[in-house]
Amino acid sequence: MRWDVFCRVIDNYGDIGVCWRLCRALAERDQMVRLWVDDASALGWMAPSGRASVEVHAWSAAENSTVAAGDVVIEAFGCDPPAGFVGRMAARSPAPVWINLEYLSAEDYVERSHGLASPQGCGAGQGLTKWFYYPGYTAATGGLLRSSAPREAPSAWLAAHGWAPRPGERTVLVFCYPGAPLDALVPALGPAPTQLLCAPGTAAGLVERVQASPHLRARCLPHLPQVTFDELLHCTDLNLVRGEDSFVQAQWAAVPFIWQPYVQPDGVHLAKLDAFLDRFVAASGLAAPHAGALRQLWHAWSGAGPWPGSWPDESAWRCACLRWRAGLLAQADLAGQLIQFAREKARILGFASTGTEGTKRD
Ligand code: TRH
Repeated sequence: MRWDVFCRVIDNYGDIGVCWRLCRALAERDQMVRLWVDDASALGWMAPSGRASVEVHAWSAAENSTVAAGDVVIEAFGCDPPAGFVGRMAARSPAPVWINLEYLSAEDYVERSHGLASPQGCGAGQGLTKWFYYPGYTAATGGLLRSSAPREAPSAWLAAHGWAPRPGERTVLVFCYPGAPLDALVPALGPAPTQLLCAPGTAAGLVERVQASPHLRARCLPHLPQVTFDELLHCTDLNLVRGEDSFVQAQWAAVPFIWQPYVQPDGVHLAKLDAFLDRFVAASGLAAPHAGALRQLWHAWSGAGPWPGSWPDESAWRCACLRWRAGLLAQADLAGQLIQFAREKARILGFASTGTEGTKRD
């Protein structure tokens, strides 16, 4: 099928990061993809070589009346494709499958909302149906986008990229938002020899903070291609990740991780944090004292509680991450499920436009 993926970059890298990962995953499954994005600048470092079968276009070019809509239109995070394009979607027969890819959450509403239809009663898309597609952690949701692990052993991979730890040193990746309590993190890590790999932005503030620490050193990373960033997550001993996409990829890496959710008004992000922790603790079988320590640390890293007196037990934490990933692997990944979802909806639309049972568009 031919897919049109629309992406508006609101802030940070998550909007384009999720869309680019989705485009790659669709292309890997022999789909043809056009990505329409209002600010493609981050793709310069995130996807320096591009990807066969993925065309990147300026958002404004979708207004051009010669551009026909493909079979499936993905609107990432309710970004509203241009009205001219939506008008051409409505004029197409059969109509494309129109899907709004929503934000990830572990909250219960996701299962209730996944797959709901929103018939368009007015505007350029009048007569079309938009379907809500929610990523998630259970069979009643749309699944998660997956990355793959590097082929080399972590130590060889780190050495090949110039980030080999010294003997006895652990490697910690830090990718965080402004306001993360870096001052508290330094002494918490400090007793163990550690190299901190700091993603661009706030985490770079660790470099001067570790100067007085005998066991810590910090190195600033450049913006890495997404594939390299994913591989790095598999090769560390601890990942501090944020937002949505790096958080998901840290779960696939199954290395202990701390998540800092994107801050939203009224503390909504803390409800997301707790919903995830509840699922993680239940599914990974983490014993109560370890779970309590982990919860306290994650809250503290998001500024929602005091810094804990003790660090979670790392071997129990690592086992929990492995068990959590094993549970996720039992679920089909998001791209595969999305293709299936689009095929089912296309069949319905094909019937509606031809009135012929058995009509199949894919
Ligand atoms: O950048 P983010 O904070 O994105 C956020 C969240 O998605 C949030 O939910 C959303 O509302 C907001 O954007 C608009 O964090 P996230 O989601 O982890 O996205 C980062 C992307 O950048 C991810 O695809 C990984 C990629 N990345 C690289 O490819 N190379 C790098 O060097 C780094 C640091 C990130």
